[in-house]
Amino acid sequence: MKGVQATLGLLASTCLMQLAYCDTVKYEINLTWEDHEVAGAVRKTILMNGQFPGPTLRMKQGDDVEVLVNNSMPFGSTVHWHGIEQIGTPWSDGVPGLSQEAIQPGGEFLYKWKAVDYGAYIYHGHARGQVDDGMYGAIIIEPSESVEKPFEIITQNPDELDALREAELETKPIIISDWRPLTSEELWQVQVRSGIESYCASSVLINGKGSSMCLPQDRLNVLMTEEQKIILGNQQTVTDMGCLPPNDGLLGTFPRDPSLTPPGFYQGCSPSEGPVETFEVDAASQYRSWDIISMAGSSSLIFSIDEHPMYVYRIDGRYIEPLRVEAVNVPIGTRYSVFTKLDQSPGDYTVRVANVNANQIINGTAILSYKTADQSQQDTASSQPSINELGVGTNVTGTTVILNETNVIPFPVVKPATTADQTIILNVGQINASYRWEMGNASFPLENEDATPLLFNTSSIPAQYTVRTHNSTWVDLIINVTTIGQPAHPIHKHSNKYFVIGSGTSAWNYSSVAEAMQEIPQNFNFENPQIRDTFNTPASDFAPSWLAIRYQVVNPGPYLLHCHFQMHLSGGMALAFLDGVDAWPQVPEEYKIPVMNV
Ligand SMILES: *[C@@H]1O[C@H](CO)[C@@H](O)[C@H](O)[C@H]1NC(C)=O
Ligand SMILES: *[C@@H]1O[C@H](CO)[C@@H](O)[C@H](O)[C@H]1NC(C)=O
Ligand SMILES: *[C@@H]1O[C@H](CO)[C@@H](O)[C@H](O)[C@H]1NC(C)=O
Ligand SMILES: *[C@@H]1O[C@H](CO)[C@@H](O)[C@H](O)[C@H]1NC(C)=O
Ligand SMILES: *[C@@H]1O[C@H](CO)[C@@H](O)[C@H](O)[C@H]1NC(C)=O
Ligand SMILES: *[C@@H]1O[C@H](CO)[C@@H](O)[C@H](O)[C@H]1NC(C)=O
Ligand SMILES: *[C@@H]1O[C@H](CO)[C@@H](O)[C@H](O)[C@H]1NC(C)=O
Ligand SMILES: *[C@@H]1O[C@H](CO)[C@@H](O)[C@H](O)[C@H]1NC(C)=O
Ligand SMILES: *[C@@H]1O[C@H](CO)[C@@H](O)[C@H](O)[C@H]1NC(C)=O
Ligand SMILES: *[C@@H]1O[C@H](CO)[C@@H](O)[C@H](O)[C@H]1NC(C)=O
Ligand SMILES: *[C@@H]1O[C@H](CO)[C@@H](O)[C@H](O)[C@H]1NC(C)=O
Ligand SMILES: [Cu+2]
Repeated sequence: MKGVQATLGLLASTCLMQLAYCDTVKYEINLTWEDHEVAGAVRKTILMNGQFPGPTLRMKQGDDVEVLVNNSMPFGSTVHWHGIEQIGTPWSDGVPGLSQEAIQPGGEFLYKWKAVDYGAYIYHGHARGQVDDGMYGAIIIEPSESVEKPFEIITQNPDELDALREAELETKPIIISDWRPLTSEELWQVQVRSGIESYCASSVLINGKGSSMCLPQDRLNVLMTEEQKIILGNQQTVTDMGCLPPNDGLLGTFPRDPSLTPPGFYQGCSPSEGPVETFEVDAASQYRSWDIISMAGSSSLIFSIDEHPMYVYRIDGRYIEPLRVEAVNVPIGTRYSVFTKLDQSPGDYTVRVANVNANQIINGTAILSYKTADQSQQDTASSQPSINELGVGTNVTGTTVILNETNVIPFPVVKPATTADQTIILNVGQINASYRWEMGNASFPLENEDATPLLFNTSSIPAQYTVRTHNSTWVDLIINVTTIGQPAHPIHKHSNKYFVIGSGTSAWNYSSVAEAMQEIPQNFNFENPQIRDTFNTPASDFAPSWLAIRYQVVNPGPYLLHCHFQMHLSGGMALAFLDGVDAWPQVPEEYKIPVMNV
């Protein structure tokens, strides 16, 4: 136990001996920039305590958390605690230009926050494109005993209920992501030079493990979807990386020069074989719980385990009425916690992760393996897939059940206010280049990261990049996807969860939700709306689309709203919310600039 904690960077403290009663949990994360082999190829990678992905941080609901981040990298950085509300601690949200200055090379920053809610979260880099260099890890917060659990919807059997409770306590993260041969800064430079957005990956990773496959061209041609054929006008095929070649449907009509992109950007596949993640399970425990977390850069991933349906029981760190499904779409930044019943014949089963968007045909696999002494057990070759490498249901006996977000009901249901005090309509779309995006009336430039943090000067960045709200008020955000051909954008709000009150796949031509309710009430849900911190806009494949979210301002401070596709965020699809700007707290002495970097 002690050895494990040392490798996790858990600091020695008096409460270590009695972790169960401990109310301040301390971790240390040491960031380094090193040559590291991922998916069978070496490139510069961000390691956290020598690991990629970073160590899992575990704590109990109600704990005070302190994480000392030591930046041993040759560039500035910050760590954001994705989904953690930061109630009363806006200085620990980890966004350069909003809550802090970047931690300089050789510098340290002590993040302090309270684990108010339970569930699965993520920590990740928030300076420039560092997420795409591997800077992420899981946070798992054990619910306090007083929180009511929805497990009786799965089973009434007392023995199985015990097994579910036990499985939840031992839940393990499955971080699904993607990987590229170029570093995030190299990608940015290629975008600026060529005008072509970085929309491809070389590998899909499962807990950092995977391979670069380079499927034969004839196999890729067979896999091409109708949508891809329509986008390409039946004239061309996907590249050897499975990517759509640059085209107007994907990139818009902005100037671009494909000759200025290097191999591995969207074509020029280089095969390499890396390790395969294996999840060993013990059938005696009856159930296993996993927190499926997406930290992809350009892929929209779906997850499934052959012959093992899942009960989705928590999303974004909140219980829901459990739903039995065979596959689940995991938008970037979301967390789906699932139970898997270990009732199949002992053997190896394939875990499948695939990109579902038209940009690229790419997938990855892992293995679920029953711990057994039986040598005659089946291997993965005979396990029956629920999804194929496109993420499409291929279940021969019927249609694969993919989690349908419309069916998700929070547990317990919480109702938002019936009216909003403020409505903010945010148009999103490309502007001036395929890799530049606007949100609202402006495109949030990377240079804003270098501004004096808004926490210390609310006008340090120009007003067009900010929105002001008042404490205690209810705010409606309409994400207005104005042009056709945009993918589903995973919209993440820092600090608070929000209610997903409506969406549609037609033009938003209203001034408020109340007005829209007059005409399209069927597009709204005020009865049992989802409570999320990250949610997809509907894709605008054939028509414009919109997403309506409502939240109450309860935690004054500067918090970012942004798309979680890294290239959309770096390209400006972000907006700084000066939430409850009338009631910001005093910044403690230790966080005042410039003394915070030791
Ligand atoms: C952090 O990384 C630096 C540079 O590699 C190393 O000298 C130091 O020992 C590391 N600290 C920890 C706690 O791992
Ligand atoms: C932080 O990293 C530096 C090297 O950049 C190292 O000298 C120092 O010991 C590290 N501190 C801790 C607490 O690991
Ligand atoms: C993608 O899926 C196919 C079909 O299931 C499989 O053969 C292949 O190994 C997968 N690719 C990777 C990189 O795991
Ligand atoms: C296939 O689909 C049917 C009907 O939805 C379902 O009952 C069955 O469990 C599925 N089988 C697998 C292996 O996913
Ligand atoms: C999801 O469920 C809703 C409501 O039951 C239904 O209208 C919709 O067609 C479903 N979506 C899919 C993709 O099956
Ligand atoms: C965008 O500009 C319009 C017109 O000036 C203004 O009413 C609106 O508040 C602006 N939106 C944002 C998010 O700043
Ligand atoms: C887009 O280009 C126009 C014309 O060059 C320029 O005025 C505007 O500032 C640019 N907008 C952004 C967000 O770069
Ligand atoms: C805040 O930033 C703005 C823009 O840089 C600057 O004009 C102003 O003087 C700053 N205010 C203070 C109090 O430093
Ligand atoms: C902000 O509003 C919330 C919700 O009404 C309230 O709990 C909190 O005390 C307020 N904060 C301040 C500083 O007024
Ligand atoms: C929302 O987008 C539609 C295009 O889909 C556009 O017609 C409409 O003006 C936009 N709404 C606002 C308030 O800007
Ligand atoms: C908005 O669009 C819908 C259908 O596109 C139309 O029925 C409605 O009249 C429009 N509303 C306004 C206010 O223009
Ligand atoms: Cu986006």
